[in-house]
Amino acid sequence: MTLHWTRAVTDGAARAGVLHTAHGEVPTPVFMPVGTAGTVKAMTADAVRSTGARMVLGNTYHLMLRPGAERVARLGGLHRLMDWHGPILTDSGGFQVMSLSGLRKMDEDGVTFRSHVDGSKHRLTPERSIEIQRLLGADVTMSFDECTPFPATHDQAAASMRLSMRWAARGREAFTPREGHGLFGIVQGGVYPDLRAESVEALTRIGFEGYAVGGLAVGEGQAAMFEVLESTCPLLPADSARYLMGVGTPADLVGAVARGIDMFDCVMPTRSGRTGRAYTRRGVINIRNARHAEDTRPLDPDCACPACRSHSRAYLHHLFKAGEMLGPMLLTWHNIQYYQDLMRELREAILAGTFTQTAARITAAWTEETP
Ligand code: PRF
Ligand code: ZN
Repeated sequence: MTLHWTRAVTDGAARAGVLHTAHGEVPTPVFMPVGTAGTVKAMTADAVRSTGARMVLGNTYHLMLRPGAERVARLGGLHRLMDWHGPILTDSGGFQVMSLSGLRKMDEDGVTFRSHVDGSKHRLTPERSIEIQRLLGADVTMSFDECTPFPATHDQAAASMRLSMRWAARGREAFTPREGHGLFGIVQGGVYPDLRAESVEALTRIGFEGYAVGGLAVGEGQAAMFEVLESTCPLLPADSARYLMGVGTPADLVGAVARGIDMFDCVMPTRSGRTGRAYTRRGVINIRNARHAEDTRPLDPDCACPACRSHSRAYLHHLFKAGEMLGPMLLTWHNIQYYQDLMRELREAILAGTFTQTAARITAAWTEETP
């Protein structure tokens, strides 16, 4: 059977289920740490696994440029190369071409762009993106799309979305079904409910193993993002996984799960960790702040990660002030641990039928006092 998702329980619009993949089962809702260039930055694969993470994300764009998709395949695939033996979802490249590459030219067939690494010229089409993701060994392959910029007029968002739908159909043709592997379609349409509905209609007509909501968290704000989810999620098939791409803060995750999303990825916990921001059960801490210089308490007393189990805020503060690499490593580990703990708590609450109360309690604790 190809990759699929089974629903266990719903609690309001929130869902608990299991994603069945070639590299194992993943309970949802799930947060996938971002392993852009074949590494979850600053963590070993064992450390990532120890946080409870069961699935990670890789990027077509970065890996095609360096070390190259064919080379990854010759080296045994991305799982072997990065020693991650759980499922991997790969993003298709379109979004990263737009946000990272230099000069780029888009046409009906695909995108030509210059590498942000060495300026060399490359081309991505829906077919080549699917081929690269196969060479990497992705469990979940993403359709090649255009992430519509924000703001966009209705006409601009419509043209962009319809191009992504034509690319989605070409990707479906190019994708060879394999046991435990699957292809996800990506809903676009900006902040316009009619376009989002048209996009869902186009994708479900083609048929995918799962559905992503793309084009969000690009500047529209949380309220507009939640509105799009409220109009879009009810239109998606009830028995397929739903993935909100590139989201988000802990508050975004709680709100999106409440509206029917099952899967997430975001650089926030890893990137923030490297710059000294820590997410805790009481809210966000900037460990570089002078108030932590002699604070002997852990970052978060309820966290079991090495940063919290073995070290004081004073030590973490010192590491950052001294520019020691252990600082970013420990804060990344903590943030990934926090995101995994948060998702587990949400999942267990859905299964227990107490999602609303649990979500309210978690959210209230972020603002009750200075963390
Ligand atoms: N499309 C793809 N990847 C993405 C996005 C998208 O719209 C987003 C939007 N937040 C993040 N990553 N392919
Ligand atoms: Zn911790």
